[in-house]
Amino acid sequence: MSLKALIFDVDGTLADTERDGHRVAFNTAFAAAGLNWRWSEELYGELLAVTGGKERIRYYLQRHHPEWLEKEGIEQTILSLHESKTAHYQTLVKGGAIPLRPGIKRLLQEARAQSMMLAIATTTTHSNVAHLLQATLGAHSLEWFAVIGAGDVVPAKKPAPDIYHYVMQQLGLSAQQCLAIEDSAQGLQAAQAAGIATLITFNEYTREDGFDGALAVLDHLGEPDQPCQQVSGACRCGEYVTVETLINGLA
Ligand code: XBP
Ligand code: MG
Repeated sequence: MSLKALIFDVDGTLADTERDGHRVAFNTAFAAAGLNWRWSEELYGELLAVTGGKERIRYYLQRHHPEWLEKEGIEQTILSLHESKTAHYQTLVKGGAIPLRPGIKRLLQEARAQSMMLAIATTTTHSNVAHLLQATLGAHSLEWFAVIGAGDVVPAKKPAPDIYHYVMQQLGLSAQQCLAIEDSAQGLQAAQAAGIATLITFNEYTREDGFDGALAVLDHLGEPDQPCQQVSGACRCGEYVTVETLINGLA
């Protein structure tokens, strides 16, 4: 069956948002609330085991301040902290702090030119996706995507496959007609559990993740003047990933 849609993860895939974006925004929200919690780059790497910002705060408390989970109103506290974090994150993104990764804009434009459908499957908050797309690809770039599946639209976040099932249902396509682009083991597990072939572009936080069964594992999508390095996978990607590469990789 032929390839009809590319489904992109956001954090770590479209852009390296975690270390200098989400992590910084969490720390700013904690400081603004008078909390001395501070997530170092290293600690944040451990906390990324759990997807979703609210879920990540709860996981941090379980591991580092379990007494907080006994406090009355803790769920509201987590919600308020997350709301504040989201606002700080969006200020960073609007200020241009987070560029797209190599090859992303080129591949999106090429896919559009070839009438390939585009979609997003992410655990982050929808408005974060909107801010990132608008800041990097322009005011109308949300319209490039037939479906943006984000955040709490499904109850179970990655590595559960729910967000991919949601996106496929909205697209009206089967798994065989889609290809996912992800950066992490949790993302790969989610897409694979939904039956979708997946290409991985890892980053500093995910380079040691397990990527068994991925179509290809690359350091990034590559550009004509910035070749990518392929680590594994049967899909031969050459110096940079094109729509043709992906169609051939699925054949
Ligand atoms: C990455 C995530 C998210 C973000 C924070 O999502 O795990 O939790 O770190 O987002 P993906 P929120 O790789 O699926 O794009 O704080 O908005 O939840
Ligand atoms: Mg990701």
